[in-house]
Amino acid sequence: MSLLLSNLTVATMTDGYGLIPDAAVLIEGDRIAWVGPRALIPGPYDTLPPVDLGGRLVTPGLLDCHTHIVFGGNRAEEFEMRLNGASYEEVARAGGGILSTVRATRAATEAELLEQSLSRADQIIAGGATTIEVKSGYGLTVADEWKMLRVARRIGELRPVTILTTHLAAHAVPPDYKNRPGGYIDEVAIPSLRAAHSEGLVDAVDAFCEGIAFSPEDVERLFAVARDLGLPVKLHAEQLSDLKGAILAARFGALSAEHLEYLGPDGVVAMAKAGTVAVILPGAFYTLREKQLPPIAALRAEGVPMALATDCNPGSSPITSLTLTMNMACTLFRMTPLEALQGTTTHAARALGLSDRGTIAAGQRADLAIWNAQHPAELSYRVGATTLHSRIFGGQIDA
Ligand code: DI6
Ligand code: FE
Repeated sequence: MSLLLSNLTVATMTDGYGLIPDAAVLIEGDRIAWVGPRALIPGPYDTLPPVDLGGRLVTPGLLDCHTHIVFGGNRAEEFEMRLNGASYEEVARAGGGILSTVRATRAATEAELLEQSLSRADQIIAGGATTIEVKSGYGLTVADEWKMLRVARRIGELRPVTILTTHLAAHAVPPDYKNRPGGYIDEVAIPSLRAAHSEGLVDAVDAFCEGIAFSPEDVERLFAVARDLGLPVKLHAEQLSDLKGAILAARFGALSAEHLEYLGPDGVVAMAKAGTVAVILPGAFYTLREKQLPPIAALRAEGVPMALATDCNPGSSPITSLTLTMNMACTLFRMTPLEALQGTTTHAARALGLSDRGTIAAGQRADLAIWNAQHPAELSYRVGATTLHSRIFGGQIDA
């Protein structure tokens, strides 16, 4: 099957935006066969009837490289309680916080969890995503983490999107391990990882390295198991304090370290040396009304690639829009619109260890986003607008 797209502006993302005005893109099967100026369409293909895109902008399909979209229930009531003046303790006593999501996720059947999670996946897809990473971490038992990862895999079977799964049993300390997070790592998180991996449910391993979650020593034991299993690692690091998680992640050759508001200069250098991507999550910064900015200028100066993601989760980032995330990165963090688009394309692909997507070039997967826009800066500029026209996933135009 050959498909010729014509009358478009393409941002190939191969060198900066890599803009080609009045371009054409040729697709063979699920791959891009050729991209260039319309006047130069190669020989046998110039007689194919083209799909006219009306001068629209085409970018690589977006990648959301950090999400927690599989969870039960939501935390809107807790949001309202807080805004009515309830303290953190009052919210927790009323059953709020991350553990309320754990209870709701455990209580949901696999079918219920799938239904709730699919609606969030659909929203991210409707914003131009063709690849979504999905983390576990609201089950916190072997069986419930397994259920979450199965649901994540099902999303990829039911929708035109690539799903990558990340095992995040080391997300929170459940009540029965309250004063011994290390025991939870050894008795639940590591056995859960081994079990889920043996079922083919794990593409990468993550942990929350923080005072309220797991220490660098706990994370290191988990990462050592991941290394033995041949799985890539990544880390929620320096979100609330500087525990030197990014340095630990870099030492394990991590794909990425994520959040990073409290990342110090030593962490930036370690990440640059290891080639670890910085995943920047403005949705959580915004929702938590964080004041500490991630060290964007230092990351930029050291040449650390910066990816952007929604971090979609019920507590700290109930957001499903990648273009709103890009807008927040520009407005809150002073990233440029080019950096924002690299953050959801080339650098997000790298954060996921994928080299077959994130740019538009011959041989890459034919995952494309077609926008009601002319210039890529428009994607970051509008606040919460839905500018997607349509997507192409693996060479198939969305119905
Ligand atoms: N950092 C976060 O901001 C979320 N998880 C994490 O590791 C919070 C998740 C939640 O509150 O449900
Ligand atoms: Fe997260």
